[in-house]
Amino acid sequence: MNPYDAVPTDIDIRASADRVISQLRDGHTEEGFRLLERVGQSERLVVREALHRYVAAAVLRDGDPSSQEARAADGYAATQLERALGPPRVPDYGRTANESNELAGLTEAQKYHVYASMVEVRGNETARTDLQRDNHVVLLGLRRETSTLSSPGNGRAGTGVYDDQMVVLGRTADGGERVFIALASTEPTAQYSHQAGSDGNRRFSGGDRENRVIAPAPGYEAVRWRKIEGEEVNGDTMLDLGRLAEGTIEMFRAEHPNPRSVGTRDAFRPSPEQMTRTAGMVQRDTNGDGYFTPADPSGVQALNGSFKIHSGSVHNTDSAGCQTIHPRDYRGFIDAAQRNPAQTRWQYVLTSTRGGLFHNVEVGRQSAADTMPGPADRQDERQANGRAVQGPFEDPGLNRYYEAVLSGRIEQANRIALGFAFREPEPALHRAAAAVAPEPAPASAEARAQPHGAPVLQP
Ligand SMILES: [Ca+2]
Ligand SMILES: [Ca+2]
Repeated sequence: MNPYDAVPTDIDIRASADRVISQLRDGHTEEGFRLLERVGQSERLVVREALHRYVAAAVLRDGDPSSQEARAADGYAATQLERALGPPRVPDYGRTANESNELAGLTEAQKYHVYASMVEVRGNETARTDLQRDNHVVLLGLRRETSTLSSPGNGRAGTGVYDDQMVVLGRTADGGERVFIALASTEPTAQYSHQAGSDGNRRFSGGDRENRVIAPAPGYEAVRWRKIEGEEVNGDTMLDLGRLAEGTIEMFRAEHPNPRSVGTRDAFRPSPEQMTRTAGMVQRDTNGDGYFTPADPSGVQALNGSFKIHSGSVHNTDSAGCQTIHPRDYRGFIDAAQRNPAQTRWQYVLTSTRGGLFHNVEVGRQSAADTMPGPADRQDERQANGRAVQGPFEDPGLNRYYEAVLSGRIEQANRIALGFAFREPEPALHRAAAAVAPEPAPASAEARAQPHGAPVLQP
């Protein structure tokens, strides 16, 4: 049963937003906000959100004078619009009659505007311009924050889940709106992580072998590893898995050994121009906790051409950092994306989404730490939290850290230190570093191989 309203509506989302925009730009701010309220009130949530995004994108851009007037006239409405510029909510979209689907009953043009309005608020200027071109498509990725250790519950960890959406937005030669929505994954999986360990003979994707014997890091015990992928960027001798950071990335045609069932080798990878254009388009999980956050030292790195869009498998997303699409949707995705054989560049707008684990990470890391269910290794930590540990500090966390260091439980100490870094990065680290000698050093394979070595503290 689909719990959402599926009654068709005849609203023209773009035209309705344009009427509001025109009122606001003419200085009729109150009338404009009233009109926005009126056209949206009988529509379902996804439609109201799209209206807000179109209006916000048009009138709240930096330097638009109507933005100041709007704030002065109606602070509440202006705040709502500001919110519409932020990460969007992922529409609930299931394909079969039994799945919940917020888009059921909408026309293709209406669905197009639900997603195209996201490109308007989250894409760069090239992406927004490309949306207006006939016979041309733009790609949109909606990312839910997911641990690299996630699996659909098959007893293994780190095979990935298709919990993101990849959307192809395009116009036909005569301007008709077209949309294709695919299940996708925008993050890598722990099966490619160096943190999953090595038997002394595990392959790197480059062809060499990891000849050290390395125990799996906590949380990685149930990972059945594949080749080690990633780059070593923080000096701890362990390769670090990467993902595309949110933003607009220009893609061009590539090939990939997709599963044979999808019937095509076609794929996409960043264009050569894109790789020189912007710094910092890749995030790396350097602390190996399965997430990409400000707690990862040296976690922001340059883009390279390995970050492709290709098909995953049915029971495994096969992602070592690529955007992968469910094989059931892949052929449809490629056909929609390559509808015009003359198109050679695709703007790919990747955005974080509202309601995810870390959507508040910029404004308050406390909330991220609070809501993070976390990989399995955090369980012990939470249980330990309930136990009062005596020590020289007022902060119970510092006392637990101190105790863990003194008794040689390096991994536990690391995790506690990581917790500090999440909640309160700088002050907590200074306190922790001051509390314990010797000098902080990065966590490494050596540290795991020598459990009684020097305590390590991840900055
Ligand atoms: Ca590393
Ligand atoms: Ca991390």
